[in-house]
Amino acid sequence: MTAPPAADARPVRTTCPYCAVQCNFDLHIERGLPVKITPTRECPVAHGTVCKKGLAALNDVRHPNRLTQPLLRRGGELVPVSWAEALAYIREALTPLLERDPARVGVFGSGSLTNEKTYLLGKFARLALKTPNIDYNGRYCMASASAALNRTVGYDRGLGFPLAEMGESDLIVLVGANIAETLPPLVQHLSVARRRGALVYAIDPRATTTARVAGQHLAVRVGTDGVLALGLLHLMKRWGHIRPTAPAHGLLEVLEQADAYPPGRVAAECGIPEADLLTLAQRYADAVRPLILTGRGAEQHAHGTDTVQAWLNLAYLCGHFGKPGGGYGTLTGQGNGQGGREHGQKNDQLPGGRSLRDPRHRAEVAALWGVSPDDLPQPGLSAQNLLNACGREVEALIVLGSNPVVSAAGAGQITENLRALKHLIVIDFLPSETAQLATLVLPGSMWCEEEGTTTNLEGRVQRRRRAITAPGAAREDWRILCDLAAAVGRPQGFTYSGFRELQDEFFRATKGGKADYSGLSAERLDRASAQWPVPSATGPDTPHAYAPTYPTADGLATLHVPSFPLPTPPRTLTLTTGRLGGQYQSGTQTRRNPALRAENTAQIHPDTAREHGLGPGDSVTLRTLHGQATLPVSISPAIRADTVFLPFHWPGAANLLTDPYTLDPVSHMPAFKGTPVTLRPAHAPACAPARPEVALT
Ligand SMILES: Nc1nc2c(c(=O)[nH]1)N[C@H]1C(S)=C(S)[C@@H](COP(=O)(O)OP(=O)(O)OC[C@H]3O[C@@H](n4cnc5c(=O)[nH]c(N)nc54)[C@H](O)[C@@H]3O)O[C@H]1N2
Ligand SMILES: Nc1nc2c(c(=O)[nH]1)N[C@H]1C(S)=C(S)[C@@H](COP(=O)(O)OP(=O)(O)OC[C@H]3O[C@@H](n4cnc5c(=O)[nH]c(N)nc54)[C@H](O)[C@@H]3O)O[C@H]1N2
Ligand code: SF4
Ligand SMILES: [Mo]
Repeated sequence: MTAPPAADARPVRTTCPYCAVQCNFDLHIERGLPVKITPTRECPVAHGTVCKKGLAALNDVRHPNRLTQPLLRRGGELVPVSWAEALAYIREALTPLLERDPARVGVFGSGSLTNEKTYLLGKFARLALKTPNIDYNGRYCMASASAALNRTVGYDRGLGFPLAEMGESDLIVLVGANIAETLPPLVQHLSVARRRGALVYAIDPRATTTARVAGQHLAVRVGTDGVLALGLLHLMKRWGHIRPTAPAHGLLEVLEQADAYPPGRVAAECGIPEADLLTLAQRYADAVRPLILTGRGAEQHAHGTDTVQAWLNLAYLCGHFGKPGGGYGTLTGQGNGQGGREHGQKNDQLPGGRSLRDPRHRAEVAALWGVSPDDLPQPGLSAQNLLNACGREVEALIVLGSNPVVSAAGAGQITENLRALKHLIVIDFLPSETAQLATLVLPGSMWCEEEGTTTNLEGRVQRRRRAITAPGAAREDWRILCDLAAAVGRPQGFTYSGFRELQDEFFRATKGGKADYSGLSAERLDRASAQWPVPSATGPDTPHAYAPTYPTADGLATLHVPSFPLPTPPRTLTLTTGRLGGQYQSGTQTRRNPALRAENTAQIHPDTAREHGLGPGDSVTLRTLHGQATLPVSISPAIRADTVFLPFHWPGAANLLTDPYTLDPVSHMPAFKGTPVTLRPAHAPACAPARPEVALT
């Protein structure tokens, strides 16, 4: 290992461990420990701002709970062991399964991992384990938007334009994105746009902080965003504003469908006044550079791909998609949510955005890895299906960078499945709820303890720099993956002399792919960040991704006709879930951070509270077909009366109530938003559950 930086060395410029904005900051080190974070004006994304999560990130770094030794389950307890013992366990546990059927071993990755780790995890699954069953938590995140973009224009960069161009739009429509809480630096671009006279809409069943900042709010019913887009398309067609970005397949079919969505129907289904719909449509028609941005509120449904498709169709048919300002984009969420979906940890993917199904792509990557294309497995189970198969067809699972006990849909059932595994191997730096169930926990590396690159929500690749060494026996994640490959007797391809060799191999592996990073190097990124594709070491990067010819069979886009479920009957109470500004994801990294505080409550409207006999300070039991949870209410008029909102950052709450089985047919995204729910005061007598349920103990 290389020596840690000298005491009191120059601050280390690196990127934040949390969200997809990937703010840069300087990390000040004293005697080998990080002591302070200072924002920098040179940050190409946030230009000198860092949100409260980023500022508080150091509290995790030397937290007393930091994992510093491998832990092996013995006699029911997790006990510290040496690496030699841990790797001996890996050999004994996995080798017989791999010999019998590699598909019995699954791998679950993450959009929090650097590009290099993403690449290595995919290579590890396919070459060392030879399992088809690898997928990752991005399946829970922007997978529906990714699927819609891929099937329409052949690839997917969340924002195909530099973030700062948001400020040049004259109408910004945020569909199910609470950016003031979740991607705070983006608010500066909204403010620039508003100062220039732009109108900003937040489409959200709740009057969020973002809705306040935006100025315009449409409180749609949960799950009706796609119908709203069809209603807008209907009016654009009626008013003569159809002028597609470029010729495309499917235009006529999509336009014909819109005839069936007149404003009266759309307003009724979306639960909004018809006049508000007409006003938004008029503003969209009048705008020169309107920008539609979708977030998880629109996307995390069993019809999420079609919902995004409907908004993408609108932007495309009105001639805005891919033009200056972008026209449409999806707001990627995790730190490396963008790069994490490009480099081979998806069940059907090879590095550089290549397809595991394409014989040419298989041959290219096999050649780089020095194996025959036939040695590469075929696509395996997608994330939720992989977790659903645990304890049955899948007998061992390796988790790197996710906490499905809290974050998976139907977490009660998933927890039972994880408990039923023969071997659950978790690589983490903190004892997440999933790590606490593991048979083996391996102490990995935190953001400031490793080198790498991440790709932010506008496709901007930046360096993450190592400032300190991992404490105790904790190891860099990439070294752990190499150790695991050696432990199962397949070290070939995992014997890097150092990180740099891995990184250079990763850049090379993307050459010729849609997400081509092959023109990048650590030195180039030291000079400036770069937006992909970057196919040449001497050529430019690509701030504007979507040219009107696309990487599809004939260069044309294909618009698809979306379909949506029948509207829910009025007065059905619907649970939706999401985020709070002060917490991050499944909470491993933020619930124990004293600088970040937030409350786990069920947000309900005063009318709903009254109807259910609930008052301030009461607790409510929420019940769905999938489970139940009890927590305090927060009564607020800032939510529709037919909607209940829960944050998902805590165990034993939101995801006990979500459906583990119903997935979007294209993206395989579970319906995190939109579950029929009933409420009763926690002290009221229980009525019989609709189905036996699993509660998380
Ligand atoms: N503080 C914080 N920031 C984060 C994260 C975090 O955990 N905490 N996570 C990061 C990640 S991985 C992601 S993916 C992003 C997500 O960022 P966002 O997409 O902003 O996150 P959510 O809170 O899940 O959903 C946004 C909004 O959708 C609304 N909503 C719910 N159902 C519907 C619906 O059917 N239609 C519409 N139109 N709106 C609906 C919710 O009320 C919520 O306000 O945030 C990133 N940033
Ligand atoms: N109900 C509901 N559920 C949801 C959502 C929702 O809106 N509602 N949102 C979904 C979305 S968008 C997402 S992205 C997922 C996120 O949920 P998860 O997939 O659970 O992601 P995190 O909570 O970020 O978990 C990351 C875990 O890995 C560890 N970790 C982070 N980075 C690294 C690393 O580099 N190395 C190692 N070794 N460990 C690391 C952390 O300590 C933590 O324990 O949740 C999904 N679940
Ligand atoms: S906005 Fe995102 S990347 Fe920036 S400091 Fe906050 S959490 Fe970190
Ligand atoms: Mo996410």
